Amino acid sequence: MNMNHKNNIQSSIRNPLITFINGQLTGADVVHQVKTLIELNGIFEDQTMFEKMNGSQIAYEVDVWCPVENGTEGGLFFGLTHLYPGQVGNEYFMTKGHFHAVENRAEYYWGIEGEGILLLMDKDRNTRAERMSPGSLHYIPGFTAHRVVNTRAGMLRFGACWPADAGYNYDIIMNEGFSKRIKNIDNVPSLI
Ligand code: PAN
Ligand code: ZN
Repeated sequence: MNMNHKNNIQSSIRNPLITFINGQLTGADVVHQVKTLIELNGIFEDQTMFEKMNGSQIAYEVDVWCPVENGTEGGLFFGLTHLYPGQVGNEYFMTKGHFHAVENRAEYYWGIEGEGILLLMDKDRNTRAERMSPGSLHYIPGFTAHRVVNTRAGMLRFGACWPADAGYNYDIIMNEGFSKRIKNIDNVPSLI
């Protein structure tokens, strides 16, 4: 094989745009979002305790890769959430939680590092919980609000993949919450 031919073959094979190694998502198109505690104002039960805490501390960070434009039917987004350990009173740090704006859109979550609990609530406000740990895979059906709670002392990292036209509806959860909470009762995460 002459050198030109060989170079052509090699140059037609692209390197990946994004890599997902050791719990980190890296690449030019990855958008990094930081959520501080103050942005979660209202989701914890113990508001008195919440107001005593440092609102500028980070509650979670999200790396998102959107290979297609937001709203593209048939497209997929990929995300990695890093949820910090902590408590507000006896309630653990957690994500805001949301329904999708296009309500029937489903999603996958999977555990990468640390341990926690995925809360799932349907439109009738029935809430159920699934343990999350490295390798756990969670199918979140459409019409189902989802929130993750970090129940341990270390970071909780989880992956997510969802339709590019799903969008977010945070209002329902901000106004009405989930029908159940995960609390630390005598050092045991309990669904209450
Ligand atoms: C995830 C979440 C991420 C942060 O990518 O957006 O874990 O949680 P909140 O959006 O509830 O603050 C996802 O579910 N996308 O649809
Ligand atoms: Zn979602």
